[in-house]
Amino acid sequence: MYFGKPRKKGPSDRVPPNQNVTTSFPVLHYGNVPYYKNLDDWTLKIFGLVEKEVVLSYQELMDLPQMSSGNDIHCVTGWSKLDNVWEGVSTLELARMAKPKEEAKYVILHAEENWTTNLPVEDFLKDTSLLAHTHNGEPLTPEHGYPLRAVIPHLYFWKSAKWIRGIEFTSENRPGFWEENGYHMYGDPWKEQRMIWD
Ligand SMILES: Nc1nc2c(c(=O)[nH]1)N[C@H]1C(S)=C(S)[C@@H](COP(=O)(O)O)O[C@H]1N2
Ligand SMILES: [Mo]
Repeated sequence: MYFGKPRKKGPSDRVPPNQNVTTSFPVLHYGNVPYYKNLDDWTLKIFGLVEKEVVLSYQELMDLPQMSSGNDIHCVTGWSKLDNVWEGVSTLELARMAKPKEEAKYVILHAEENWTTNLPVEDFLKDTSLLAHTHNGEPLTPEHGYPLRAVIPHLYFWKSAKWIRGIEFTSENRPGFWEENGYHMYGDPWKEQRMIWD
């Protein structure tokens, strides 16, 4: 029986249903872009169900071991941007410092202006997840999350909080900003988990 030519592995295998590839880098968020004069007062706080609350200055964060991770961005609004390379600090590195407790099953990422997003702890602590300061070899621009953003490579990109300032470990799955507004609690682009009813 003839099933046609074997399909070459191409970009289409990397684009989830109902997404369109763009080579631009759209900017998407709710609220205002923070413009920092300096990072003297900037901290990243790791708190909630942890053995040890941790507050890091920007310098302390930069002194931690650095990693890089690649991803294809899939925004829930339908655009995808392939082949991104991110550099920053592994979420596992941060967890090693704060030691999440056994009861910590979820993570709430806190950004400037009280914007939040939620995800399971396993997804946050996947070895590909990081807090990034660099995208494709360039420092993040203010619009894309300077000085630091989460990158959760395998989920819709709204889980990748820009301007991150806090990581909270929780026992319950508390909806974040977009999740309160009907977006999915998990957000797997391959299952098209866009809205809560998907
Ligand atoms: N703090 C914050 N982070 C955010 C958002 C937001 O509204 N606020 N929007 C998310 C959404 S929906 C997307 S698609 C990406 C967009 O990132 P970009 O602007 O760098 O492309 O940021 C995510 N992170
Ligand atoms: Mo998005």
